[in-house]
Amino acid sequence: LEVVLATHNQHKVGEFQKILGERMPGLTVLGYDGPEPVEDGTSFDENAFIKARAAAAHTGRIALADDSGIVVDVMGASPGIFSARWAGPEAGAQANLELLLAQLGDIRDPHRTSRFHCTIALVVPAADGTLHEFAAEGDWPGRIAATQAGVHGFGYDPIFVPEGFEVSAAELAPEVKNAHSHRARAFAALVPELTRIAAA
Ligand code: ITT
Repeated sequence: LEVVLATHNQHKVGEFQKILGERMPGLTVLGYDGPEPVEDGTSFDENAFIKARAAAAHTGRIALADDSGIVVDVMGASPGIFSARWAGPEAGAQANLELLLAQLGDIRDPHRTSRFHCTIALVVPAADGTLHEFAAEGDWPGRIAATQAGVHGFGYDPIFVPEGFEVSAAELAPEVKNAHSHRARAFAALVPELTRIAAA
């Protein structure tokens, strides 16, 4: 089965390749460099489908898109769908995580609980022009550290300490992150559907 992965984030591509390779060796993931739609949805789910539908329409192929982010409990649903641009559209990952640390200030445990969320949207175009759509979700609970640590991963990994660990996600070996992460959990929820499509 061949699917287009509708992301321009190379870190996501790398993690997907590792996660998929282990869990669904029969799946080939194709890159996508087509037009990027405006992500103006109000939820992870809406934004994931905006990206997957655009890639399916552009390529005519089965498309997957990942919309993900970090949610801090004392901040309600934030940064949430705004995670990639929390400190501004061009600010970048380091500025984003520094702003989040500053916003939490000296709030202490147990009030620094957080989670990563990932929604993967799957869009399958049919010959008659209709679309088959499916969404899979995964969460990775943890807390926000007081300072950043680690060099692996991307985004907020240096300040996220996953439940069950005493180190940040950026201090975990990539295979450990990819065995536990929100992205791995969402993908696990997607495998039965992809398997069904591959067999059809
Ligand atoms: P695409 O839309 O092209 O896929 P993007 O990076 O803009 O790329 P999102 O809108 O889904 O994608 O934003 C995801 C952001 O959430 C990402 O840039 C990080 O800041 C954060 N994030 C998501 N997964 C993460 C992970 O595994 N580790 C650290 N940060 C993560």
